[in-house]
Amino acid sequence: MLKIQLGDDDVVALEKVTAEITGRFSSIEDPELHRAAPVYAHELPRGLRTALVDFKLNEPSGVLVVSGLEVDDASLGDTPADWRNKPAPGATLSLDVPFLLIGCLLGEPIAWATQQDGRVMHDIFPIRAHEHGQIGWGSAQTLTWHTEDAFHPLRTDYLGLMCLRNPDEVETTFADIADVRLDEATRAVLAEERFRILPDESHRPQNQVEGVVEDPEVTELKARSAERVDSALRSPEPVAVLFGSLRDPYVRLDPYYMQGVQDENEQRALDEIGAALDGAMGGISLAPGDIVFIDNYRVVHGRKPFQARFDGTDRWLRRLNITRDLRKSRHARLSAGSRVIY
Ligand SMILES: O=C(O)CCC(=O)C(=O)O
Ligand SMILES: [Fe+2]
Repeated sequence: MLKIQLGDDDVVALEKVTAEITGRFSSIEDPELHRAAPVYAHELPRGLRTALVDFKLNEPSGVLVVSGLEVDDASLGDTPADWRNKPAPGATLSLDVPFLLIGCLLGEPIAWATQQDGRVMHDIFPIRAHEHGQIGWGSAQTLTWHTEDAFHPLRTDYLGLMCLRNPDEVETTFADIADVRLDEATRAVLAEERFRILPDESHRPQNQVEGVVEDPEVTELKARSAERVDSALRSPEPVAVLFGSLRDPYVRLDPYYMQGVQDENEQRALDEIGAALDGAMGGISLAPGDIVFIDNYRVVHGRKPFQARFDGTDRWLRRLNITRDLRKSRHARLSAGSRVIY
């Protein structure tokens, strides 16, 4: 795990560019802001840019933590009870902006039409209805480690999590495939396209928002994306667990949503890699202002269980999905610059 501690000068520089942006934009979801953010990101301190570009291009580690942003807890207000009817977006904007800009150093933030109503920046906090669920909004159960959106070919390259509050110091867990040793036969099985990963809870119809959509193209794409989730649920495409360089592979794995494997060899290989990743598992309890970037091609992540409070003081993270290549999803987005994948 790499750590960057922002110095006083860095924080001042971030605050300066953030003030300019919050003067122009009032929502982190404004498409104009998404267009402007990569340019503003050029104004971040060079040390920070160097570290993020190195993390991206040379892959010295699968996890990078940036610390030093200051969070004024009182100004956040209560941790919301649900992402659907959150109060004014303004409360987190002065932290969302630096998070977005730093994320832009790794690539382009993307959104899923099937997740959190197509928002680019997600909320992760405990929701009572999901208390026992295998989903980011759960709490009582261990969130089993996984590749983010493992079922989807357009899944993110990087997952960013920014901590706003974490009063019980709940740990985010992770393991890097680079720290795992597997014998050759196991690796060979895992590199074959024969594993099936189902869409996770967060993409399923029960977690969608019903709304009136005016644009017929949006209606069509929404229907297509719901159909894709549905078809992935009924008959998932077989995919490889290990890919890229076989000496130094990438990984795609979500054991909780890969249950019911019939083939003995497949199950044995999954058990081996599962045990090896368990052995390499580490974690971090994010403190307010910490941002962690997880390389979703190398690192699986999860969360330890905790007792949610549901009283406005709960753990609260913001989340970004960042792709290195926006073009590879062009067929599933409305325009070249739009970020929502249908
Ligand atoms: O709550 C956490 O620390 C991680 C949750 C998670 O897996 C995610 O947001 O993708
Ligand atoms: Fe996740």
